[in-house]
Amino acid sequence: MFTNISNNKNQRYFMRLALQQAKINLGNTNNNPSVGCVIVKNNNIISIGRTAFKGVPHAEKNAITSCKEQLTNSTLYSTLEPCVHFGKTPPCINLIKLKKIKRVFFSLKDPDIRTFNKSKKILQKHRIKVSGGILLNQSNKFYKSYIKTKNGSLPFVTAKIAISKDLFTVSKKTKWITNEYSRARVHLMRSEHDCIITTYQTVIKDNPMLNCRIKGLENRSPDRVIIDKNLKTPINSKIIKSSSKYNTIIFYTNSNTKRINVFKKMKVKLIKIDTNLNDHFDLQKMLLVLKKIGYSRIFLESGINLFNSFLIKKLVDEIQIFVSSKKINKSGSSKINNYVKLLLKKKSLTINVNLFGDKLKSYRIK
Ligand code: AOF
Ligand code: ZN
Repeated sequence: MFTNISNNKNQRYFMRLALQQAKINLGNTNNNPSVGCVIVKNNNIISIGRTAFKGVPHAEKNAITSCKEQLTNSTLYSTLEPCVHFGKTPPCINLIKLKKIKRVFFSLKDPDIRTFNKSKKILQKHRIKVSGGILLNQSNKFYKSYIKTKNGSLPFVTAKIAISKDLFTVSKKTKWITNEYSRARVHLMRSEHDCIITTYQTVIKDNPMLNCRIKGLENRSPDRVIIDKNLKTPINSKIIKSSSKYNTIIFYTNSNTKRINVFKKMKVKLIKIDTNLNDHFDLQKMLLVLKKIGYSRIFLESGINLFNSFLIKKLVDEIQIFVSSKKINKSGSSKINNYVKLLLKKKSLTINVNLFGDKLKSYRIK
């Protein structure tokens, strides 16, 4: 782990490595942001760390305590302003002071008001030099869901759809429209989110597990949320049968004691919410509840109807569109709406990935 770079690009270089550390646990640190940390001494990396799985300990603590070298006079790079507050853990700045770290570079000021803009002043009083804003553009993008959830009451929603080249979302002949590389990418996306939202209709139609089945990342599977006004989700569906292994929540509006008891026995969590003024299921209310429970990164994996409802209600922050290289012609149904058609023509996409024929196109909506 030794690197020797002696020009002024150092700061960006080491911060980029810290961001790579942060990316490893994205979506798996509960409501704590995933942070990366790199510690450098005499231009050699002497330690790295990241926010632990489930959120504690913090990245700086992991990097500092796992370091085998003397930390005196070292430089610490952190993707987020080191915390100054007592939360589940004591402040990271206490360790930085204690170990006589000489210099701190961070990228984003922590939007958590307990720390926001406070660490620089405190560390400077202890003669530790501090500079923020290194690779700020990248960290603003990386922390988009954290920034949104800290500043408001709604979580960050990523909506995914898969479409054929001729813009259908359903094929009457096959369950899969896109290729295996696209589907693997979806599993990776699942692993980076706290929970997946779907509907009982999708459960009936596809009988999905909605977990992450990439080898080694299975424990990063998100919780599953089913919208099911009248509690019609089949008890023998894969999703319900696996609910003791993966947390599963059903949002419903109309009570049915018998069904509720059966779901409870299967370890499904049930949350009742009232319909909105038009007697429709209240998506916004559900998101507010999910945020309160602690979910901040939500993945929407459903049919076109729920996808459209989320869009109409302006509840989507980002859209991931997997576009197949093949047309399905007469076997196709449920075309995408005009809004998504227009989006596909836009050049303002944030990602355009080639997946061996298929394409992944990402768009930031809000
Ligand atoms: C850091 N490094 O790796 C992370 C930080 O309850 P706690 O103690 O886990 O504190 C949670 C808050 O700590 C969170 O809202 C954010 O302000 C900060 N997260 N800070 O110095 C880290 N994950
Ligand atoms: Zn901390």
